[in-house]
Amino acid sequence: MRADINQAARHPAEITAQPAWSRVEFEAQLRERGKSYHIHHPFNVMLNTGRATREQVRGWVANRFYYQIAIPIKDAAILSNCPDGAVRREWIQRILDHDGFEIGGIKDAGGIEAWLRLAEAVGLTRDEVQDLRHVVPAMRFAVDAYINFARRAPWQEAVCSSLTELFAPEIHKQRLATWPEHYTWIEPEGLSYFRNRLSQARRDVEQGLSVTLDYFTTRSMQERALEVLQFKLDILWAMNDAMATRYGVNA
Ligand code: AHQ
Repeated sequence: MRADINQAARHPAEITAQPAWSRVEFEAQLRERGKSYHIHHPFNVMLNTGRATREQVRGWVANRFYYQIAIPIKDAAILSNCPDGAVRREWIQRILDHDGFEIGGIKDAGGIEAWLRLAEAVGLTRDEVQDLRHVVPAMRFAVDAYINFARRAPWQEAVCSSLTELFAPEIHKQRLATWPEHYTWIEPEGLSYFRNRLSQARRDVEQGLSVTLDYFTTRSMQERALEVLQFKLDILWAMNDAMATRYGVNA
């Protein structure tokens, strides 16, 4: 048993005595956890099968904004814990992806700005999203747990927790494929956030998986990696629970 995710569980001898999984098997074990990804949560299924009301879509966009603005804070926490300049040089791209940048004449407004455009596209004002008035307490607690984990955990464990993005391209593709036909009232350009994440998530996962496969090299450490990934999967699931409780899930 462990009191909290920052205390690694002690694994029974029959586990610790086992040889480590190969990289291929370890990756397969990580990917197998996709069965508890939030794409399967009833609230998300309702959203992506066109059964959400305008209030439920707006509630989702306004609440998920709190997760989006947490991502660069979480990634900065990882950077602050990581002594490896080569890793930081790659990882810092995630902050630029979200906060935007203007470097050498190249400008990108960033993902948080794109999320605010999604908010306007679903009929919310920027103010009511940015002042977080719609964010329900359990959403805050789940997202804050992610940031605080990244601040306190070894940076490699925080990297591993980002691997829920192994499953993210599918959920972004699902939204891009279904929202335009189900929610004709949403301005299509508002969906550009999901389009951008398709390539960004794939690039993120390449680095995240490489760090994870390199660092977790004993069977006990690999079991820890699965615990950390499950912790983050549970955060995404709890976020949907919070929204389902507040906005309901239409059958
Ligand atoms: O928009 C998302 C995003 O920028 C990230 C970063 C990454 C991380 O560092 O944990 N995870 C993530 C995710 C984003 N969108 C979620 C969605 O359902 O739209 C999926 C989520 C993830 O799979 O962790």
